[in-house]
Amino acid sequence: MEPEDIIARAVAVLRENDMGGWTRASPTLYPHQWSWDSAFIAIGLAHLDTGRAAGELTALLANQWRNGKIPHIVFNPKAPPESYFPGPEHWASATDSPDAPSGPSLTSGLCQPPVHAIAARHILEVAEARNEGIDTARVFLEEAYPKLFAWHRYLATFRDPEDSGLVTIYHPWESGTDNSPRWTSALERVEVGEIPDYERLDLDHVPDPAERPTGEEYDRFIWLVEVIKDARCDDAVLQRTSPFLAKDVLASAILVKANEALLDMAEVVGAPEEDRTKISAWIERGREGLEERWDPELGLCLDYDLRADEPLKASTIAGFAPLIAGTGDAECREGLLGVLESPAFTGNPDLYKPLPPSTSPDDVGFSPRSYWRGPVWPVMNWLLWWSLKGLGERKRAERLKDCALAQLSDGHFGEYYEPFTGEALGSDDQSWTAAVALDWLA
Ligand code: 9WN
Repeated sequence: MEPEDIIARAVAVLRENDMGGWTRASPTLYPHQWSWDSAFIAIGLAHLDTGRAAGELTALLANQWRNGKIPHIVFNPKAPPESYFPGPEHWASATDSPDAPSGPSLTSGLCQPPVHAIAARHILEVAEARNEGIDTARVFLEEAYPKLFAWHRYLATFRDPEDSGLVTIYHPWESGTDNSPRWTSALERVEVGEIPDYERLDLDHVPDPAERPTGEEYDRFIWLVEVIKDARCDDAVLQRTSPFLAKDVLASAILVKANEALLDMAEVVGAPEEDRTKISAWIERGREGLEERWDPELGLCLDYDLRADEPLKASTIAGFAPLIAGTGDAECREGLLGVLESPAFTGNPDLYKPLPPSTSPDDVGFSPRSYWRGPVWPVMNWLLWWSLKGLGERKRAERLKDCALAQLSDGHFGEYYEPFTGEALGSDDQSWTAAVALDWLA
């Protein structure tokens, strides 16, 4: 496929998934609005219509919880009941929490990495670059700013009572990298209690069950949902009772960059000085927190299991968190770039393209077809590309982008790709895959 054809296909995928003001993550596997998917989708949509991109985030923010949390899923009331599990009926008892949004919102009680402020700032940048829709974009930023500030404050307080600079998660789904080996040992320590009978609907939408988490992993996921619902999503309770409690370095790195974007937004909307002081402090603390999680042996940054009080040793794409956050000294950066390009990641000679596998082929948890355990994720390629660009690593960024686009020229717009064969896996026509392609080619 030529670049024009990739653009045309990407536009078609986003149209197909447009539910009238918001975008489902994919046609059948994910028929609802997902939090971080929406942010990436807005980044791509901005090149087609900045107003529609702003609308994507506005629709999501309309479902923000009273404590500032942006829910990980906003359910589509029109999706057939048997389309996704766990769906709105499964989460219903959690959303009677006092923190849940008032009104008819149907959301999950979890959250996902905070890409939103990055997307919001991007919308204004695109409007300015095209000299079109600038006023509307500014109005949008004025409306979104207090909500995004409340979101980041929620993460910096309720999700970081230790003031470590790092975000705590209660469920692997909150990391967005669900069954990654990042969480294996923390999940193994979770003792599964009584879970309701449930039917996996995800397996109906993929050709091979090996592409999705195993039954045992799913039982643990569902048990953790039960625990969270029992606590009525109360953060203070969950900090005490959740059997899974981990510091997530990828979400924390994204938060550092999102806080930088929020600081720029604060400038644009003329926010009070105390907001800026607060945001700057969050950035500083986030950077320090990430530096503390550096593992010299793997040469990567590691998540931390608060229950076992130990680092979660796994060689995954999340380990590049300092590159994403733009932290660390030159030596640390060189070290990380060395690991990124070593045979442990993009330098593996058997790879279809030198693109970062979600888990290193050297890790014991690596599995090339299984979800976050090895496949290449276009959206992660985008995140690393964007980070390398931000660090002034232009050549490396270009190389990554070219390979990622060459992969997408198969026209599938897959959710993820087998790293050695390049086969598209998971869902086809995944919205955020189309969105990042558009951003690359815009
Ligand atoms: C659970 C929608 C989401 C992404 C996640 C990805 C997958 C859901 C699932 O799909 O998670 O949230 O059912 O597996 O892991 O990152 O946001 O695309």
